Amino acid sequence: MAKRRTQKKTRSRAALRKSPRKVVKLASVRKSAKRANGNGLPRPSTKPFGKAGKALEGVKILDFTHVQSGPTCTQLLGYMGADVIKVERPGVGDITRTQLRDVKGQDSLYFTMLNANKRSITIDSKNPKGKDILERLIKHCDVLVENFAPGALDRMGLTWEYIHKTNPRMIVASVKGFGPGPYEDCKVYENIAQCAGGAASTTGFREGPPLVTGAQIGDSGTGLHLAFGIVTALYQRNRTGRGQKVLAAMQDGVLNLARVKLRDQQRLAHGPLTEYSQYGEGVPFGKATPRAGNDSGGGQPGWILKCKGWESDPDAYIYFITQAPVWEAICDVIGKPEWKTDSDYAKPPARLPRLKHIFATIEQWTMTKTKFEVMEICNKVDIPVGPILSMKEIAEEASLRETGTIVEVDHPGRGKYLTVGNPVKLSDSITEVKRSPLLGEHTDEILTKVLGYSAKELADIKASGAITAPEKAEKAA
Ligand code: CAO
Repeated sequence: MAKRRTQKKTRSRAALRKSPRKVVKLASVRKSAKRANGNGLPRPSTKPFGKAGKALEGVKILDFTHVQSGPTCTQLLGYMGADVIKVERPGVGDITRTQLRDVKGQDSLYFTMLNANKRSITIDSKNPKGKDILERLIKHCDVLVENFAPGALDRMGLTWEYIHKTNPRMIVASVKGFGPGPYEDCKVYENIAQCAGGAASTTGFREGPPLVTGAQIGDSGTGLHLAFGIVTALYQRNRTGRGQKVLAAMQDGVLNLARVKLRDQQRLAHGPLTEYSQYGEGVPFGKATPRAGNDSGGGQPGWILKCKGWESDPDAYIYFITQAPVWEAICDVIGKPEWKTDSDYAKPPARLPRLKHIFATIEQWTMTKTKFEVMEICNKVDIPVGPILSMKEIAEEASLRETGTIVEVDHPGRGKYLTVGNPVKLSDSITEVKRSPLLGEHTDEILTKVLGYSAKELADIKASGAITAPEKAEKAA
């Protein structure tokens, strides 16, 4: 076998020497062989999984984000291995550093939990020297991410035209409250997005006002959408060689997460929404998707039920789904075997008008068990249930620590704190969570080691006020 291979090699070399036409042919044969082997991709790494670098290694992010939506996006990119350089206003920084402070004089949890795996540089983007530094950063980085109020980036002189001319490969990614339209100039915070995206009008109880949810679907949800847009734009850039604008509007992000309610809006034209408990209670539907309390969003009726200890523990509840395929198991578990054959209960359509009574009956059983006992009993027979977990229980949950979903981080100022690690796990890109940076902690390092400023230039920059707080700049001058 080895001999045959050597012969082939010799023949190929001879062919190369003889005819240039054959050279072209051989090159194209090799090329197509490479394509056939792996679509032009490098050979599969032989390193063990998790040891071949990080997914976004080499991607450089110019992070102009603040508050929550933008920082969640760039933190995720940092978790995936991108080099995130966070630009902050000298002496001030991201406003969340000082918001909802729990430890006097230290960066708040609001900031530290949203800005892991980043380096911080302070730059006054309106100072002429600051602008020079930003130009170098634009040339150096792959993606600029921002979530300023509409027009703020342009007012800094960082228009798309300028950025694209300075670095045609740069991707410019923005979170805004609204996309183009009547509200495009509005400033937007989390709850405004929840309201404008259709989440609030469909959350809460029918007889109560609209409700916002505790999950930050407007801020963190949109940050996640933006991260997806950035990664796909990076992928497209591999083909086109050029950057593009990526926009994630918070209203759009919330609507994307609330799409089942737009589904129900359209179903209303064809009759009542039979899986809503409102139907079983005989309450007529209006013109818009109503609030459905704790009804299940899917086709299987569900509700939140009290468990043992509910009188003193506000979280002693379980979500219980009466999934049709396991109805008989439910009847056995709750001690109602006669419901298996009773025509009022045996089939899903017959149960719909009786859901309130059915859940009240199941609750009589769940109230005799703790939520974890209900989990144990029901999961054994495939009944879908979920405990209402408090944040205390989640913080103490060992399995979440083991998977890196909850991580303990040490901070030089505030000591140890918990944060949420990478919720998306890649088997070949292991996330290491690094504490958030102090304000301007990496300014000198980035200016000299990344952007190549000399010691003399660094001294000039410091005296100019471009990277220092105004009062310090005055003293320096
Ligand atoms: N150097 C100098 N100036 C800087 C700077 C720097 N490094 N960083 C920011 N600034 C300036 C901006 O240029 C802007 O100045 P002008 O308005 O004079 O041009 C100013 O700081 C404030 O920016 P802003 O308007 O974005 O901030 P705000 O606190 O008034 O508004 C927010 C906050 C969140 C409502 C607004 O940024 C917004 O609507 N963003 C888009 C939607 C969004 O992300 N909302 C989520 C918020 S919670 O995650």
